[in-house]
Amino acid sequence: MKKIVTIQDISCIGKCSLTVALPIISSMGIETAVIPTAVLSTHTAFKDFTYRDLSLDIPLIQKHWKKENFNFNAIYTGYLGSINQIDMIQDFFQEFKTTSNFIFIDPVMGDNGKLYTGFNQKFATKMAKLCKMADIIVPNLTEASYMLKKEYKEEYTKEEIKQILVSLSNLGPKKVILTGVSFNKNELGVITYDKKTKKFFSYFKEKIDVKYHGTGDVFSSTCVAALVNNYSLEKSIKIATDFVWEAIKHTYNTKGKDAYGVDFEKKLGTIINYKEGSNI
Ligand code: PXL
Repeated sequence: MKKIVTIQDISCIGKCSLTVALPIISSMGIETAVIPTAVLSTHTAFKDFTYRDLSLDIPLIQKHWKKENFNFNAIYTGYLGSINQIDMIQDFFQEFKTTSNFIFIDPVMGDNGKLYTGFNQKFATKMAKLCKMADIIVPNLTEASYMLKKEYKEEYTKEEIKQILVSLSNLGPKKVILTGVSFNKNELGVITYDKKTKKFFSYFKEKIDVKYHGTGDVFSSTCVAALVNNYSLEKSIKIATDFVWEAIKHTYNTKGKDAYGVDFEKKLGTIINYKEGSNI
């Protein structure tokens, strides 16, 4: 059975990080191993959230897993809580990267031009260094701006976006997936760049005028699972974008703008079809 290890926090309530990665990856027929980086009472958009750092467990789990000879089809990292944790993950990558698996980094740090509570430029610069070890990275435009130390803007030309993708690939990863790209007010989507073939690919959907937390995590979890199930990068982007879009639309129709995450659970039935074997 295929197995992904995902390394990110548990926000006990918030519909992000591990509470979305687990059900999504599992529903696509893949075993989900986890390394929780921290336990928070909620995600950081709530006030007064608790935070328990689990950094010290990471090298212990790693050592035990090495002894047991576990291996993974993909290593997927999301929200990491500190620079120290990034160092630990670098070490984990060195031990568990093989010639047949891939490293997938979602450099979770911010959105809408701002870093989430607790992050700063120093963390972003360190995250950019971690991306050197990745096969695939999945930043949004805010995270890309901080990692490249480029000013975040509300609007970009196609040429500017292409330049950002190329600059991100120069950080080291073979493929870059840039999320939250928009060239007009009616569409929002994703553009990818493959360093080897120098090809760009874009996929856009009708923009729904609302922002929810955790949509990036829903996207990354679906995308990494589709890739592990041998779908192409282009098909995986479509599967993940369509799923996030369906989840946002459903949430907006039932709850309006006031939700702390997306009700992706109601749409899980659509990605269950993308198990290994029925690939296009
Ligand atoms: O969805 C990204 C995310 C993950 N984990 C925590 C967060 C956020 C976004 O705010 O706060 C703890």
